[in-house]
Amino acid sequence: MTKNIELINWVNHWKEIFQPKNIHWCDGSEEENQNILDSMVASGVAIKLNEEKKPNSYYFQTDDSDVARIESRTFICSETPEKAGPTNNWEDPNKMKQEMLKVYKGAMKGRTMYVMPFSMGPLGSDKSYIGVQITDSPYVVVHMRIMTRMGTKALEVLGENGHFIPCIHSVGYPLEEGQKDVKWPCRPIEEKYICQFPQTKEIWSYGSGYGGNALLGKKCFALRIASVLGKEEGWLAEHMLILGITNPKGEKKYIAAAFPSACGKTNLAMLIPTIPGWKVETIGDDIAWMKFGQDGRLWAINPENGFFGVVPQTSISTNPNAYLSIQHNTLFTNVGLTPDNDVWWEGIGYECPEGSLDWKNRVYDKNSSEPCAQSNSRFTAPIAQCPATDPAYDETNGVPISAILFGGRRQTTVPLVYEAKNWNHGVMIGSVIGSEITSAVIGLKEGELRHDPFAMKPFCGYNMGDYFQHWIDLGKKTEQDKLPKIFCVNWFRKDNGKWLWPGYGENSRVLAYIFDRCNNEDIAIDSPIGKIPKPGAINIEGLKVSEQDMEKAMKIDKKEWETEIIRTEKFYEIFGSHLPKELREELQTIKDNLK
Ligand code: GTP
Ligand code: SPV
Ligand code: MN
Repeated sequence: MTKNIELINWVNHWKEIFQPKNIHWCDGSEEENQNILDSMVASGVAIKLNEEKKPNSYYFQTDDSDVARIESRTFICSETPEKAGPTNNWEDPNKMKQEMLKVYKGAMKGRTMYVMPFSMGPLGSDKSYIGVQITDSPYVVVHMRIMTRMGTKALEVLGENGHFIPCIHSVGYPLEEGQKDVKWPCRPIEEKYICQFPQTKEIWSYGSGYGGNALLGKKCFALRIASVLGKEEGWLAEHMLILGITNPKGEKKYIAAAFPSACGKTNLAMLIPTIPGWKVETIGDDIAWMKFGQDGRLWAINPENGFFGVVPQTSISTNPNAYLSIQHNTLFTNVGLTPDNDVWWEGIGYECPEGSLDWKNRVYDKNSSEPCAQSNSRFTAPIAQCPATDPAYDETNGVPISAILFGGRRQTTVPLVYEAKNWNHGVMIGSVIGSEITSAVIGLKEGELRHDPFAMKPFCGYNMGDYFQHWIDLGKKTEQDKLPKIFCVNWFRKDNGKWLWPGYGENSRVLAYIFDRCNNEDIAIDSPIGKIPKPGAINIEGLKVSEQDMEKAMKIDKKEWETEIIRTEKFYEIFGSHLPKELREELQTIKDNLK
């Protein structure tokens, strides 16, 4: 137990409001975890998977309304709408708290209130922060134990006087005396709330038990609240994977990459190079916290301790390291279940066994137009069990970043790879990233193109225009040659409905080019939009892509870019006086170059 008065008072305060049946302080131990899993199996909330096929692994199905993040119910409750900016839903903090206290009152009746201390980032690192989450969801507890460093150790780091980020969560389904529980307690979409209070650095979540809505260390804390901390303290909290890449000579560099949700971070972070002699290792697959080191370089840690990854299309051929990471000690949500209690999903690499159940617990019909696994079904597995994990993931100092990549899902316009001419140009590229919407979010039209600056549209805890300014300002804090080089990549360009670039492991060819550019090799030439590879600079030996397709993948089409510029100018308008003048200038340069 803790002697931290702030924490004790806070827990007592919320106990009064939530009125739970009892309180459980999580120690994070194996035994505690097993007890919670066993009780979920006993109550039918979890299914223990076949011990021979998936040792120590469990299966969950959610409610239909609770399958992904819900941006329409996500609020940034700053003092003023201007502070939240044009890309966020704003609500008045006091009004929102009043509204939520009404639904929070008695919300945990008949349930256990769990108190989970956790560290975002390696325990005791000066780059890490402690949070404490209160929840009434045992599902959330077993997930937070994988995704964060949760339990007694985090409490020890917090100590008697340490401060923590308070995270409040309830599924909003109290149980009256004698009332039977349901398999997945939650509220209908319009009654869910995912609220961030940037001024007081608090998180209040209600009505959802899934993913980023409920595992509050992840998007709510490590991105929305941490982005505000980063702005105040001079660092960056980003929706980025971190990977280490070693060339055939044994030289190693680290790369961070921001792609929107379900656009390939997990896959790139775990990639197995198809070109001989190269090696990729994983530091993180979703979030990076980056601060300047004493050497003037940008150093990154992964604040998380596990993967919460998209399941469909994960196979031994598309992503062997992810596939191998999820063969044991793994939690699966909303995939299919086979008759022998194994899991199945689209793109797993083999036929669905007869008699399997789909994620809605119906016998799966192969001819149905609905998939067996929900498109945002996820696995949750410890980072340490990925075969490609770089031991440096637990390094308190993090790793120095040589290159930053921005990307998205773009069927047209954006070439396979191009490079910013300098930092500000790179910030401009990050600020205009567009992507076709994926199933990682509920209520938006899948496939529709939207701007997702820095892949942070749903995750920036303050005015996005000020966030752009923060990036520009950080570029002045060190010598230019110490800053990471910035690139834009696009694995998703199509021609007649088919991918032009094979992606996955073949992306190593682009990474190798980027690596060599970080050594300032003379392999790039200027183009109107930035530096592009000289002919032959990307190794295509053994690649099954025709020369014409390669050309199409790299093409910079003047007409498409003119349309892109018009879209961008329109997008920039929404930021008004918050848009840094540097970005307008950079955009003007591209516009002039295209003439
Ligand atoms: P979040 O966890 O939502 O932040 O997603 P993520 O960015 O980690 O995406 P992930 O790696 O899970 O990929 C999402 C989808 O994109 C999966 O269905 C992948 O199979 C697909 N994908 C990933 N990389 C590639 C690629 O290089 N080419 C193509 N065509 N598809 C890819
Ligand atoms: C994302 O949507 O970017 C995710 C999944 O990584 S969630 O944790 O649900 O936000
Ligand atoms: Mn993500």
